[in-house]
Amino acid sequence: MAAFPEIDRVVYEGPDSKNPLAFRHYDEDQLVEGKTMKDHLRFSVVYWHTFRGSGADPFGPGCAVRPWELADGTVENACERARMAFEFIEKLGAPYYAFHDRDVAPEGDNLAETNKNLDRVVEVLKEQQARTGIKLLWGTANLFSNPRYVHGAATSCNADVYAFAAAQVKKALEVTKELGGAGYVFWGGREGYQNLLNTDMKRELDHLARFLHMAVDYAKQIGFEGQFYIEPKPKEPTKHQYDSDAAACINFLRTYGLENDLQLNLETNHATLAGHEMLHELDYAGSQGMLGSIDANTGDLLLGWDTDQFPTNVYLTAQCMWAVLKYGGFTSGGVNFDAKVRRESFEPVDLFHAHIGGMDAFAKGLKIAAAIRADGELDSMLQQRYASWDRDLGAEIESGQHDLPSLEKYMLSKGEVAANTSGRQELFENIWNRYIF
Ligand code: XLS
Ligand code: NI
Ligand code: NI
Repeated sequence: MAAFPEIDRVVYEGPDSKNPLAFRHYDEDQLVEGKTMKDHLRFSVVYWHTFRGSGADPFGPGCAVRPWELADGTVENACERARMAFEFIEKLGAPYYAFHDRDVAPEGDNLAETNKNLDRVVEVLKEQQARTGIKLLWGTANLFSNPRYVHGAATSCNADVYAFAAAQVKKALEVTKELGGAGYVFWGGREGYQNLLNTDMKRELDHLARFLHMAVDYAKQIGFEGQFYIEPKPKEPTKHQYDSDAAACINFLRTYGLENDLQLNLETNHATLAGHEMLHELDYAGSQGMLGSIDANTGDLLLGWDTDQFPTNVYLTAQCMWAVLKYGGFTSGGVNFDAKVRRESFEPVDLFHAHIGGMDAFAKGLKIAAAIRADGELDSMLQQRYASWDRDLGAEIESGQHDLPSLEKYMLSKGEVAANTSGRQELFENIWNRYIF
C-alpha cells in the first residue's frame, strides 16, 4: 500500500518555482567547490520523529494522521511502516536515514523476543535499502524510553540496567553493521542527574566511559567500521546531562582515552539549550578535529525547550555549512534532520513541506558559504586582524622562542604596546549579509 499515492518524486525546479513540492535550491547534481550538493549535504531523514512522532505533548495525545499506523504494536505493522518510510524518503530524494532500535520494531515480552522482532524489521529495511539505494547514516539504541531506564542506562545506579543497556547496544551495533551503517550515535538519553545528593557523579562517569569502551571494542570484534559519535545536550530529560556541550564531551572523551574513537554529532537546538550558538559548537569541535555530523533542527527561543523544529533560517544554515566546509566537509557524517513537524501540522503532506524547506535552506546555506569562501574577503579581514602574529614578536612566540623574562625585556625596552585597531564586528556582519541578500 502506498502512503503518499498523490505525491511524485520531488524535483529541483529552480529559485523561481512556486511549487510547494519542488526544490528551489537543492539541485543534488550541482557542483559546489567541486563536489555535488548531494555529497556535500548527505541529507538524512530520522525514523523517530518522521515515522513515529505522533504530535503528543504534555497537554494532550498525538493527533498526527499517519497512514502507517495500522495496528500499532505488531511486527507486521512495523514492517509495513518501514516500506512506507522508504516510499517517503525515496520520493523526497534524501540519500540517508537514521533510526533507534525501538523506532523500527516493537519490544517483545523479553530481550530475546525483542531482538527477534528487530531482526524481522531489519530484513525489510535491508530489502528497501537495496530497492532504493537509500543508505543508513547511523543507527542508535533507545536507552531512555522504557521505564527500566528511569535512573539512566550506562549511568544507572542499578547494575542490571547497565547490563540490559549493554545487550541492547550490542544488538544495535550488529544491525547497524548488517545494514551497512556509516555511523553509530550515542546520545545520553537519561545519562545525567536530577539531584547531586543522591548521585555518585564520578562513579557514573566512570561507568559511562567503560560502556563506550565496550562498544568500541565490540565494534572492532565484529568488524563494524562505521564512525562512532557522541551527541551533546545540556538538559532534558535530566536537569544536567553529562554530555552537556562540545567542550564537555571532548574533555570526557580525552579523560577516558576515547578521543580517537568518537567524534561529535552536533545538534542545533542542543547548542541553544547549552547557551551557545551552533557555530560555536561546530567551530569548537572542528578546531579540535572532532566535527563529525550534524543533527539539523532549530528551537523556538520563546518556548525554550527542545522543540526540534525544521531549520528554515538561511543565516543559520549558511553558518553551519561555512563551518563544515572550513573543516573539510563531511566524511561519514551528514545533515540529519532530527526535526519534527509541529503538532498543528498533522497531515502527512506536512512531512514533505518540512523536509523540502529544511533541504532548501541547507542547500542555499551551502551556496552562500561557498561564495563567501570563494571571494576570500572575510578570510583576509580575519587574517589581517591577527597580522601581528605572522611576523616578528608574534611569530617568535608561536614558534616557542619566548618565555616570561624575554617578553618582559621586550616590553621594557618598547615601553607600550602597538596601538589596537577596531574589531569591526558590524563590518564583518555586513559583509556576511552581502551574500545572504
Ligand atoms: C534527543 C536527541 C536524539 C538523538 C538520538 O534530544 O537529539 O534524538 O539524536 O538519540
Ligand atoms: Ni539528535
Ligand atoms: Ni534534540
